[in-house]
Amino acid sequence: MTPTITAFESSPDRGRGLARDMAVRWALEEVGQPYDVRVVSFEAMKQPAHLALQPFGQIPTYEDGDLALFESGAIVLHIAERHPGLLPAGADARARAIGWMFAALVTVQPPIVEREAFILLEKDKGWFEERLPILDERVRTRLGQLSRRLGDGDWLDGPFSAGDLLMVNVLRRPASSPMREEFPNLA
Ligand code: GTB
Repeated sequence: MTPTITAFESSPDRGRGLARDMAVRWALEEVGQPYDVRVVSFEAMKQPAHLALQPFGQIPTYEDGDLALFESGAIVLHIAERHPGLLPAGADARARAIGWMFAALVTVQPPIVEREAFILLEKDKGWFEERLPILDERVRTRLGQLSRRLGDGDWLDGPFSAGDLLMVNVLRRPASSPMREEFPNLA
């Protein structure tokens, strides 16, 4: 059966692939699994039909037969577990790769998203100029730690894995770009 994922009908990034369906698309492309894309409007995302798939009214979702999934990380993990190419064969290396998936989503991504939301929503506030360097520094700290761990390696822990896929997706967010350029191995 061909899985179906959801994506923005009209993406605010005008097709730059910055929304979280990109990680799911990449995982499916990487393993050679054909898929369909159902685009949804912002209005439709908040309607019962979509909320039954994604309780927070967001994209992406993933449907395959009786299985419906939300959360891009969970979807990528599901794809990685069902197809070769995104997780190592050995149990320990596989566990470490999954650890990197979590690191991307819950350790590296939050300060980047916080900076992004701050710039988007609070640019005209009196505290903007004072607070921005604090948020810059939080992103810089995380990227510095990540850069030191990556070192001269191409990928985070041996061969390319779903951990790298999610980390690259997080690093592609424009809110990390000024700091990312300070770390050539990440850039
Ligand atoms: N934790 C969830 C996951 O990983 O699946 C988060 C999903 C999520 O944030 N979805 C966003 C969404 O549906 C799209 S990706 N938002 C609509 C809403 O909440 O009403 C975030 C995103 C949106 C737009 C851009 N952009 O235009 O550059 C980038 C990223």
